[in-house]
Amino acid sequence: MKTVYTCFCTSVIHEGHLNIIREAQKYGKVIVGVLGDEAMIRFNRFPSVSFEERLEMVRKIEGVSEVVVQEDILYDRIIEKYRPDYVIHGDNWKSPPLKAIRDNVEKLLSAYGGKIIDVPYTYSEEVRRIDMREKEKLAMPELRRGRLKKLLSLRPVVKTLEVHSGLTGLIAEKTVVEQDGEYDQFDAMWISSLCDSTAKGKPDIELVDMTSRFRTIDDVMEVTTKPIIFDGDTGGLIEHFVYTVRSLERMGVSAIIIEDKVGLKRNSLFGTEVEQQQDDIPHFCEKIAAGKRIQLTDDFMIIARIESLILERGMQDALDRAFAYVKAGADGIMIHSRKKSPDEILEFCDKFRSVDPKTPIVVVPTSFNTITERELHEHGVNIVIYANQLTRSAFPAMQQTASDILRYHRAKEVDDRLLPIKDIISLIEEL
Ligand code: SPV
Ligand code: MG
Repeated sequence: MKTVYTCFCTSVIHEGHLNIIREAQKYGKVIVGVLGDEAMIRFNRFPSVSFEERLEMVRKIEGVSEVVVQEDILYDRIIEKYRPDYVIHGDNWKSPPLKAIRDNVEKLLSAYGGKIIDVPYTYSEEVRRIDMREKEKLAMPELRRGRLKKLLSLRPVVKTLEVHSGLTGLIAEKTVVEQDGEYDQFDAMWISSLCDSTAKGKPDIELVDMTSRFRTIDDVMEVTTKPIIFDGDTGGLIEHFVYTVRSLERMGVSAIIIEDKVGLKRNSLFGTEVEQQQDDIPHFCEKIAAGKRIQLTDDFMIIARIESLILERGMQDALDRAFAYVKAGADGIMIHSRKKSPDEILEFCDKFRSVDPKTPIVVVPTSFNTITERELHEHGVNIVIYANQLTRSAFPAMQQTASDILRYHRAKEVDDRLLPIKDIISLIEEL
């Protein structure tokens, strides 16, 4: 008997999947691969149920003879192992970004005479509704909040992009890149104090109040599902910080990062060019501990950010603080630097890791931007935050457009570099 293979990468079985199984049965014995969580989150949505539940769901489908685990997005290992006569898939994989997978399968099958079966993709109202519900579910606070911790165990590096609005949130949510059959997307979002303030035309000095910062979070949350790391600046007074933690946790934010500074906070990238005062260790530890005491779930993370390298207080001070903050309950350490070279960051990571192998390390490679995620991972980094690149790319583009319209007294000259009108009006999906 011939064998037909298909791979499911879904948290819900709908008529489209059943249709594939029905079609597959016409050709032979049906083997379904369930894509592992690690592979799934690289090019699809985060699963809304556990991997075991996804396996069980597929086992229950009538007509499925065997359920296997597919670990990788590309089918090489699966095809080598099962040598199916056919691989069946919805015809949506004929276009990017899935086309690379189809091309790879075609090549693998042709080596021994296997064939691809493309089934028309089921675009029905019901499928659309299920998809929408799935998205809404992932956006719920209870489901979103714990996802950062899950990502820390599933991803070598949690890639985090700055967002400050619904629109930038959509970019972080939807951008997927395919490169030689490898898929990638951002895992999480960073609500930067710098960019949130800049979007409002305000300086980054804790001037934009928490109510307004929460409004930004809400705008982002309304249109996204990915976890959020909030830039909590200094965290303010301990008496206020506990309220901030409570609110963020209730909203479904996954983590707050607070920096060990007091008084008028200025952006770290000013370094010692402006007056900035670092908090003392016992007081900052008290703040961390107060936040940890007030949180209600195990999901929420309080990450302590160390400004010793920024303020040129030396490596030992940074390390002493890191160990003290972890002892006070910090769920992670962010180490910051404004040097062009990543050397001091790497030295910190190596020294910290030699004592503490597991507390997550967060870095923001704005100045030391030549280092890759892989190299950072090799030194024990777990979260990389691209903290301001979206804002910095939009600003010069908008400024150029504004001056060109003034220069030419019309908009024709700028039109070529703009998003086409038909794209901007259909960019945002309606419910
Ligand atoms: C931010 O994005 O607001 C940060 C990171 O705090 S930095 O601007 O590098 O200080
Ligand atoms: Mg900030």
